[in-house]
Amino acid sequence: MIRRLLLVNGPNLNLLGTREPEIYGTATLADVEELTREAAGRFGFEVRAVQSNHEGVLLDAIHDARADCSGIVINPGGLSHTSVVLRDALAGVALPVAEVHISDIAAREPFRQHSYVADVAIVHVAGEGVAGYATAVERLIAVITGQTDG
Ligand code: CA2
Repeated sequence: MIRRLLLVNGPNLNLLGTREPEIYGTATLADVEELTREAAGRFGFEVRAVQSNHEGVLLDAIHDARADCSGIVINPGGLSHTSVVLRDALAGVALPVAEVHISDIAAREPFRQHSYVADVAIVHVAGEGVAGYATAVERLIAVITGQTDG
């Protein structure tokens, strides 16, 4: 079994910790990547992390994950609510996907309440702050290792 996850953070998540702390907290993207690596490491998994503000870069990283990852943890950012293309990439690679949102998108503006990614993800975590990335890792690895079906 490949013991590596791809961590994808979408547009604007490089700004974590710089603005809107009341919604997204004070942790930075580097903190998020570190806590995700720690969570995965507890199960003997490593993490390859990518963040981009360019949709095509995210698609390429997702496609490349077919070669050497066993699952994808993704916070698509605002692309969650707009991108059929991102959804198709995730469906196309046929790896188990965990969708994470720092905020509780179901309790925010109506335009945030629909995610195109939701139905191609097997794990969904929202509203736990950045700790939700660790939750997503734990639940995704349980799926990968056959301890749960999601
Ligand atoms: O709650 C989440 O994790 C979101 O995916 C974050 C996205 C938002 O568009 C989604 O609806 C929910 C936005 C990320 C932007 O993050 C910033 C952080 C600090 C300052 C500015 C933007």
